[in-house]
Amino acid sequence: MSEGNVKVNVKPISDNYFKILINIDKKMVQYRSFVVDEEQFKNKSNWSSKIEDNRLKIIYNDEELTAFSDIHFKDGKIVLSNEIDKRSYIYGFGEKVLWLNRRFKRLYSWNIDQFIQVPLADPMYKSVPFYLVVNSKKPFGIYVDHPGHVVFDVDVEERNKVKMYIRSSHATIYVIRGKDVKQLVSAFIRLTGKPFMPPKWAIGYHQSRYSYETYEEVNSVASKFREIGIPCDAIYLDIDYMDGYKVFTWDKDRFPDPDMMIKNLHDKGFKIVTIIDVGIKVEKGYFVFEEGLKIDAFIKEPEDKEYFKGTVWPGVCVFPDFLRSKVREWWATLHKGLFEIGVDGIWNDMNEPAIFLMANKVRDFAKHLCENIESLEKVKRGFTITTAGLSPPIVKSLDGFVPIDAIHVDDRGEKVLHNDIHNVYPLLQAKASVKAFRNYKPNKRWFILSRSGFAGIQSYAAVWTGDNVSDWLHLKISIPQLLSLSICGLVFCGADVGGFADNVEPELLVRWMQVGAFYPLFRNHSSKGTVRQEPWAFGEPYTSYIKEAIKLRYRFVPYLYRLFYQAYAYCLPIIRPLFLEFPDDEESYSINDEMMVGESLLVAPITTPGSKARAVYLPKVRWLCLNDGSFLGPGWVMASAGIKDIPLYLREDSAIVTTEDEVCSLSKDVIKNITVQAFVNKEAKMLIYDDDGETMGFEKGEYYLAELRIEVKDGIVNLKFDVKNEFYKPSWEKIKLKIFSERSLDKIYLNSREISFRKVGSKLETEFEAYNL
Ligand code: MIG
Repeated sequence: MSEGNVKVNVKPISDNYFKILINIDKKMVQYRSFVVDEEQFKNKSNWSSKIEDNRLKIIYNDEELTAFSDIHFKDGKIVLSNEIDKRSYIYGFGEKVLWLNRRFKRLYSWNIDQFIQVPLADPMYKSVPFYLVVNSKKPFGIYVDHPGHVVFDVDVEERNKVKMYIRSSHATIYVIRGKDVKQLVSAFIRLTGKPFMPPKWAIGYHQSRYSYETYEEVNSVASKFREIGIPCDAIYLDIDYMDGYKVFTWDKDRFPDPDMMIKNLHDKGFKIVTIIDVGIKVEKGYFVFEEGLKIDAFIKEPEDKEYFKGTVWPGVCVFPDFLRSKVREWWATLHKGLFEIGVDGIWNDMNEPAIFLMANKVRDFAKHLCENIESLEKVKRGFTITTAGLSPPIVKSLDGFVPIDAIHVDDRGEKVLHNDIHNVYPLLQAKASVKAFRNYKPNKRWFILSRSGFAGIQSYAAVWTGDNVSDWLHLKISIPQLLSLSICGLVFCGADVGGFADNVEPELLVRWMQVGAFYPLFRNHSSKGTVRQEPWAFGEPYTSYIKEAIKLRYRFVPYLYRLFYQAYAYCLPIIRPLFLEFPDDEESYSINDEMMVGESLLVAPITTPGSKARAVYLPKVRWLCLNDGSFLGPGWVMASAGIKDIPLYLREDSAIVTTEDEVCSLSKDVIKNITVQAFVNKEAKMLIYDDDGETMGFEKGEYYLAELRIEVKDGIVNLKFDVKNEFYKPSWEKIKLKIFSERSLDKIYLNSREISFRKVGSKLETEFEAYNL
């Protein structure tokens, strides 16, 4: 059938979720979701729906939440329109190189290798077919649980409509509600999967480069960090550690003794992360290829006769069919060797999957190049054309994908077209990677970093935004890009700090480090053929500025770690757009250059060269400037933006926990003292979380959780320190407390006992033993 009516079924799932099933067949087929596990939700609900004027109205508690119209099938696509109030804000769709607002945009859901992303580059590496419609009253979200090709047209074709084109004969759509936008985001994250809890070292600073090419180079980078006292927790090995880019091998000349190298790194407090590509070289005798052949592990050509082949780094490759659990189990076993010698993290790259060229197109392409000289312009510096592979930019001018009619085989032995599962390929790979950790590091937390992804990948992997450019625009846009990933559930995210492609300049690197210090994933990475961008690359005074930024990150680790726990336990993002915390402050809906880190800290980074000052919007309440101790807001204020400045503000009636200890490695150094900074005019509550940082014990309750309540009334500060769970004993022994207030304060009680304090400027300072309350 190429055109006509569709069948629509509706089903309330729980208070938060309402499901719409669309199918072109007479019979309603229930498709298995790769992401949603409905079993966990109770079937309680106040939803209803009705058809009126040819529109499907979705109603919650007698109030119409939204409506769909014009649902039909045309040109192989399910088409439908979601009607949107013209005053509502629309956000979402995951990783776009755009400002937060999605109105008047057309957005794609189809993972590709978007090399050197530029604004308007779309689709991207990851797809999250989810959007939020936010106005002050009843925010709702729409999630199209379909891992194939989807186009969303917001307002362009028709005003006040999101038109969807789903290239499939069936689709599942969830309408999601929440009491406010924060709860809506949390409900979406819960629907698609709880974020995984990373090991503590993973929230430290990571150093990467394409590539640290030899054992000596890795060692000298590691030593340099320790020599100049810059904190760093992880070093990455990019593709050059492999033998001829063959996954799960080592280049024995450059890395003669990886065992020893990793032992030394561990001794110095570094973890090591190795890259894994999905393309497997077609080469007789190469064990990965041979083993894969034995279990028929690869994606096939449409006719089902041959394996699909494409050119990637090692030359002509085949690609594992992660759809089958047997293939995922096999993939997991391949990691054994890496884990045996101590590798700590896995970095899944090129898993869109990215393909330079389909092998059978090389000749056509050479011809195309000769005929179209402009294409040559697209060959960026640093890459050469070889017979093995062609430079990535060219991918854009050709279809560098697995063809949509390529064949996967599922666990029941049934054929599935690549078209129908393309976007979950990296998610299925991530499941295999988690399995590898489970097999060889049981009871240890995993760290997986994935380039491509889909809704739900947050349960398995952290993500980064792929190949950006060392340019101010990319620094600026990384903020809305990561905020959008965050509200779409991919909460453990980062952009290459310093920029991947092109040459960074010292001022840009300093500023990027200052912003990156507040990315959930703080990783510096850059391409071959560009200037070096390790923290010391430009010498003084830049090295010192950068050192300060990285140290600042480590000061915030106790707070960040608690946010990671909250992400896991309550499905909340780490970094948040301002409107998530201040939904009734309309001005906050358009702020793209600030972010909330958790609920208490507002960061307004500097992302323009030559800045001396910047305007900062402080929503709704009073704020404490953490840099100069002044009380400000609400409203627009000026912040000084000298090269060392990172404007940071603490929200009224809230607190954060930091450390002033010198920490160079979270896996090695022990935090002995923590500092709580509170800005209290009435009452602030804060949670303190800790655990062993590496095992799965937290799942069984082996963690420490305490609530500190600070109440200010009639000059008296009342502290209540309430330990909620102490099946883990944190390493810190002393808690320093700094209370800032606009009220005058003259007495402090801790759990009803009067304690002494010092007055420093406008703040009170006191200290107490963590275990002697
Ligand atoms: O075709 O492994 O985005 O981070 O350094 C490029 C080399 C392959 C792309 C990744 C980048 C990585 C690079 N990879």
